[in-house]
Amino acid sequence: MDGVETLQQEALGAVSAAFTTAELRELELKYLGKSGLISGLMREIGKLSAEERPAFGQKVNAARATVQAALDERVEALKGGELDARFGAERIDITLPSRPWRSGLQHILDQTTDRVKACLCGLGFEFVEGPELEQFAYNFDALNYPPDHPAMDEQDTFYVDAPGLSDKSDTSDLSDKGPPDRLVLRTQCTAIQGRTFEKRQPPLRIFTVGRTFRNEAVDRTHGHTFHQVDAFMVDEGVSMAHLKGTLGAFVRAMFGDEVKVRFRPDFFPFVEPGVDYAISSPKLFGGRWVELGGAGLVHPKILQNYGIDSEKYTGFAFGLGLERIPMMATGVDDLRHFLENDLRFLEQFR
Ligand code: FA5
Repeated sequence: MDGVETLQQEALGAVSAAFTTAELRELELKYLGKSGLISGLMREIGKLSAEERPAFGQKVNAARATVQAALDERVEALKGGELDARFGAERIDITLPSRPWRSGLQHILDQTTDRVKACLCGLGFEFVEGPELEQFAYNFDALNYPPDHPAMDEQDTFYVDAPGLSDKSDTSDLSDKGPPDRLVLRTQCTAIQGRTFEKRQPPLRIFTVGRTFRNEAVDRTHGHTFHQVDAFMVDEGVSMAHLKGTLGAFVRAMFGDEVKVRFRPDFFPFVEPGVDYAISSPKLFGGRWVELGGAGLVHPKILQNYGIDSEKYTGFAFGLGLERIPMMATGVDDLRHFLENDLRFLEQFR
């Protein structure tokens, strides 16, 4: 009889100490399940005398009922509490302001490159790319530079000492052409001309946009690293008129319909005649003429060097600094901003 009492007390204590319905389910099994501690007491009944049995049976049944009632009550109480706790924890405050959402943006030079490509591809030009680490021959010799031209000077050109890359002595077909070619960081994207003429015949309409490097004093309009657009067209009967028409369409696409182009004579070894060109628009720089780049007709000697009949074919070429486009269009007056990756500057071009 004492055993029943003790178990009942133990079970009631455990029930009131339980804090989850899961714990209560375990307690129900432990005390009231088929082979639970309280239900199991019934098996003891056989050991008792006939007189003792009824009282014992009643006592066990009463203990079961008491514990069951305590369990049920506690389950109800906890269920309510658990739900409240869950609702509390999962509550959504719909009045809370949302978190700020920061999106990236395409770099302004990338945006400009896309506009250049859209315009020139629209005019039938094909986009090609050349290496930034360029052979001296494509950067200078192929473009009709005389051996003593100042641009080749160490002052202007970054020469790159890369033995593994520039050593061509193992290439037998080049062995009789003098020393292995030197590598330079290309100073102009016009270097794509020789690479193209070597493989392809006119009619050609080609352009590139890419990084260029010059070993010169850096200031607001000159960087050691900048970008150029370079384009050329070779076909029968191509003249300065085609150059002016193409450049006109190009600058109108970049700066608006009111912009005008002006040519002035200039010298580049790879064109004859050569010009520099400037643009002006009532909306830009108070209508002043601002220089944009160089251009001209492809030098006949270059065409001849690549076996192109210069009596039949003529071509034009033009080049310009890519940074000049957003500089002129938006009034940014320092080229260095474009390569410094200062988000305060770049975010303006969203
Ligand atoms: C050339 O580089 C010629 N290859 C352009 C050309 C192409 C002429 C085809 C004829 C036919 P130039 O050195 O002037 O030319 O450079 C062209 C443009 O690149 C300049 O007008 C300027 O916009 C830009 N540029 C040149 N040097 C720098 C520099 N250090 N920093 C930023 N932009 C520069």
